Amino acid sequence: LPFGAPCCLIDSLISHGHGSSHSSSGGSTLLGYIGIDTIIEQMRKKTMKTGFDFNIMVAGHSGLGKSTLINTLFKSQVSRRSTGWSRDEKIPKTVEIKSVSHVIEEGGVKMKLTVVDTPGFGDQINNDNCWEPISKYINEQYEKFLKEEVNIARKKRIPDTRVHCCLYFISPTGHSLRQLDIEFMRRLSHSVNIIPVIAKADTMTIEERQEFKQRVRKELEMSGIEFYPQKEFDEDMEDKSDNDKIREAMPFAVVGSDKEYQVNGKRVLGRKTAWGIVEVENPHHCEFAQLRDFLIRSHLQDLKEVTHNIQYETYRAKRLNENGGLWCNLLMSSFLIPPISLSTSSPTSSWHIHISKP
Ligand SMILES: Nc1nc2c(ncn2[C@@H]2O[C@H](COP(=O)(O)OP(=O)(O)OP(=O)(O)O)[C@@H](O)[C@H]2O)c(=O)[nH]1
Ligand SMILES: [Mg+2]
Repeated sequence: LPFGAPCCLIDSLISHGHGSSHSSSGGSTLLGYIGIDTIIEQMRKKTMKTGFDFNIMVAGHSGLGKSTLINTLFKSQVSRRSTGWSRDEKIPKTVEIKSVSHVIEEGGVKMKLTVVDTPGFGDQINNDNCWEPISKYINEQYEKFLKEEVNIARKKRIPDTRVHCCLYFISPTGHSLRQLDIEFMRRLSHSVNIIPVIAKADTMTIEERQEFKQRVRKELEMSGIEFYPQKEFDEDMEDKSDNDKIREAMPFAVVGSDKEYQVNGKRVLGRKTAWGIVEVENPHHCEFAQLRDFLIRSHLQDLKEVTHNIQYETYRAKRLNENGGLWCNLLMSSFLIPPISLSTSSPTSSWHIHISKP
């Protein structure tokens, strides 16, 4: 499917479609070519016109290269533009949640890529609840979307600031995950798609990296943390086998840099050391390219769907059920509309809210 195209659209068009009443199999052969397949072209045109949003967040301990990786993402082949930090300026320590956006256009399709940078934790003496501001930010975006959705004069296209995935940076210690890492991922994995990554992969040997990846996977499994792509959301056997391969390769071990060097006559993003240049986008050096392709080329639409259908839906149901649907009633009374009975799903109401009685 093209980016942003809801698959339910195809379903509804096919099952309630105009034209042919021959819905039994073989109908199209009786009638000749109907043109159902043109839906793809129609969707492509729409998506090209509207574009789509894609929002990534980075989180983890301080100094692991989160802000650097954001620069790498924007400067890598996703977009060859600079993000505003000047060339040799040192990336400052992140002290507040901040988002950077870029509209990237390719083949006529516009993507508004937003990366949300968060301050690293671990510096404070007391790190209890350090995930709270991040969790709050994620929920605020759901709340914003929900308010727009239930608005009477709702926008035809609600701006989507919801976080589609959170790259969680793991320190390349070679030992175990820290308690804080486990706590963070456990708490947030039910509200956002967590993608763990091993930071500063250039500090590990190939064997150390493989061993560490295996250990992290085992620890995550033992702690009952489901990272993206979650097994329970595999749609069919093909999906399962593709995602199994990805899950076995995770967490991707990445290297970040926004500095360019000349290698074999080509300018590449890299880190210059006394013993050579680590090329960020070279798959033999690290897994940044794999991570980027996974995010953008293969799983972007699925990340958006899981965010909308699972993560946001959970938030929405919880929110609308809070205080016996009080929130909903309040909202309606603010528009001077008599609140609908909570026990009915009144077909006369134009509200797209389904509330089950708590
Ligand atoms: N070796 C190595 N160093 C890196 C890498 N990425 C970033 N660094 C360096 O690590 C230091 C911290 O980088 P930042 O990007 O500011 O780290 P951060 O995670 O954003 O830190 P906070 O904002 O404090 O949370 C800088 O000196 C970077 O140059 C990497 O992949 N490998
Ligand atoms: Mg930072």
